[in-house]
Amino acid sequence: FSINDSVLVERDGAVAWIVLNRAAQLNAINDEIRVGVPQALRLLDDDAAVRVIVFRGAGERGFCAGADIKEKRGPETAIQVRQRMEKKRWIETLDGIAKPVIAAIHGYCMGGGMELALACDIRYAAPNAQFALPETGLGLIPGGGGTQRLARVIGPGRAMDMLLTGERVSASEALQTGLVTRVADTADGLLDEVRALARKIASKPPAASAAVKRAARGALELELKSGLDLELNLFALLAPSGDVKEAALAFAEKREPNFTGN
Ligand code: CO8
Repeated sequence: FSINDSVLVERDGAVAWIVLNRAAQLNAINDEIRVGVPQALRLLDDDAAVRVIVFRGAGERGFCAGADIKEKRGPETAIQVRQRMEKKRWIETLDGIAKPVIAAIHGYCMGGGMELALACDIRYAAPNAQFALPETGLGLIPGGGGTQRLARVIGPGRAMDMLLTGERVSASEALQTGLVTRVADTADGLLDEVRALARKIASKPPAASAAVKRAARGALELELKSGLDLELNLFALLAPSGDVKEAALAFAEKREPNFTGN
């Protein structure tokens, strides 16, 4: 179904895909995307039948070429820009999503598109993927978390290099630096490979996936002692659950577990 013309949702069992749907503009980010993506995310996070969410870009040429540079806006003061962007903060919606989110990235992944991918939990690239943050070339800086998240993912030195040069990084370089964790064998095979990964994650007890995501994200935000407390609390909350009992029973009975999410 469609959230609006620029954002589609596709359901595939326990996996839900959010599609950036502006192929003719290389899925450049417009207001429909800024509004539609948070709507889709919240909808899917609230739907118990969905266990993993995947982003992809429509068309052959790319995931997303960044903010729509051709979007018309009247002159704005700094305060007006700040207020407009503060209201949306659409990429930050991902920080409040409990379910694992994967970005399936082919072709161009630039600017705001790369910032969207950086806010996802796993980045899976096609061999033809190209990453860049070209904002300084437009006289700007990333405004969707790029200056903060990139350093957390690939380290401050490499992040500063990408931010200052705006140079494009290939899929194999992205794999080396940890910007992505997997590269598909072929561009055509990307979606099948991502689907298999998403299904594997979806087959696990959903409460455990949500808890491990929360704890691991905590590693980037909390001092060690608080992070260890968070981990312990989440562990203790999961331990009495039905899925933990089922996992142990299935192991003893030498069969596949049947997780219910309880
Ligand atoms: N915004 C709007 N339209 C775009 C964008 C974009 N970001 N990227 C591509 N398109 C459109 C093209 O205009 C073209 O449309 P048309 O056919 O109507 O002319 C169509 O998509 C195909 O693109 P190209 O013909 O350019 O394809 P190429 O293969 O020649 O080039 C590139 C592909 C290299 C990706 C090229 O399109 C490009 O450089 N795009 C812009 C990338 C970019 O700089 N993005 C912005 C990043 S910065 C950001 O996201 C935050 C700051 C935004 C500030 C915006 C306000 C000024």
